[in-house]
Amino acid sequence: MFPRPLYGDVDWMPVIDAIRQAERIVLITHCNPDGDGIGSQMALYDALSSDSLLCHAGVAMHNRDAVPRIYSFLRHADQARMGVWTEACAAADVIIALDCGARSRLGMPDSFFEGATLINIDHHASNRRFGDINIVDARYCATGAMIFDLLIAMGYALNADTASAIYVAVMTDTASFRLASSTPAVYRMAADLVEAGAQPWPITVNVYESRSLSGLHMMTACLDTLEIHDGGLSAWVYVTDEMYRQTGADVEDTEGLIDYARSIEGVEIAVFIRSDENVPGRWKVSFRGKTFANVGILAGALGGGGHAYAAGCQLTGSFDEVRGRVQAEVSRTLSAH
Ligand SMILES: [Mn+2]
Repeated sequence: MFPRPLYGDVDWMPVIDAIRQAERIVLITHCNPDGDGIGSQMALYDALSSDSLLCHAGVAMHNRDAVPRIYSFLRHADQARMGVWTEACAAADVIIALDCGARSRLGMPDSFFEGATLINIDHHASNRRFGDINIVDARYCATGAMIFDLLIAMGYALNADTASAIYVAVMTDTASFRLASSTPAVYRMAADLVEAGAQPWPITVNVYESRSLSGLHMMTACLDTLEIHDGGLSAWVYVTDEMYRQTGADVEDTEGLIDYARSIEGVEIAVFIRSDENVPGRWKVSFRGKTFANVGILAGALGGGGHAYAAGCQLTGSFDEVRGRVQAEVSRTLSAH
């Protein structure tokens, strides 16, 4: 028995046709990949590289950045190539970008895309529709849920590996099935994934119960920076280069720290500012909303994007300048309500 799709009105045929006609397919997700990007990629790779005759193409995975440690347990995670595209990599005729709102966020040079049909599958409302084929649908809680529907449309029967990868994608993008995006259809999909062999607790242990000790030191250092602004409506935490040096933690260890800021009673917007590990003077800013504030719009006003409850942007300048610009926009968002 095949599971029901979350949304039966999505026209997947352009994607399916392109996949069927392809000779070489490359799956790619955004820089600093998250659970949704990696889970979507592993699930689609598992399906397309199987013997199920979905496609006859050679399939590869290529991202600018490494698969984060906490997702490395997923089947095929060791198959993803990383780094900036070089001449040595054979060109693809179909590139499928997953969970990525803008082409620049793939972190690849223009030559990467030359001669290939670019398929853009994403659920960010702010998506710039940069593909030749765009399946962009903000109704979905996660790109992984879109892959679930695509695989149903392709007649692919989920196995435990595909189901686990989709489960990771959806679990991480819904804050463990707690965000408002967790509709009844999402829970039905979760049931189908578990039935197909995804194991919720072992997956949870890998993703959320495997922190490094240095990561925990980073957590205490980061929470020590906590500031409350806007009369208790906004909570701010920071990570500086100095804190990376002192704790020995890496950028993966900062995942989820913003959620502690949001968890404070009465806080409506949480802000997390960290220095960009690659570019001095650049800052990565993350936002989380709780009830009424749409942080996707807030991030958009600062040149970034995202969802109503989770979004981000990148800003250049001194720490104080960046904090000042963000504060002005946060206060504007809160006072508009
Ligand atoms: Mn996503």
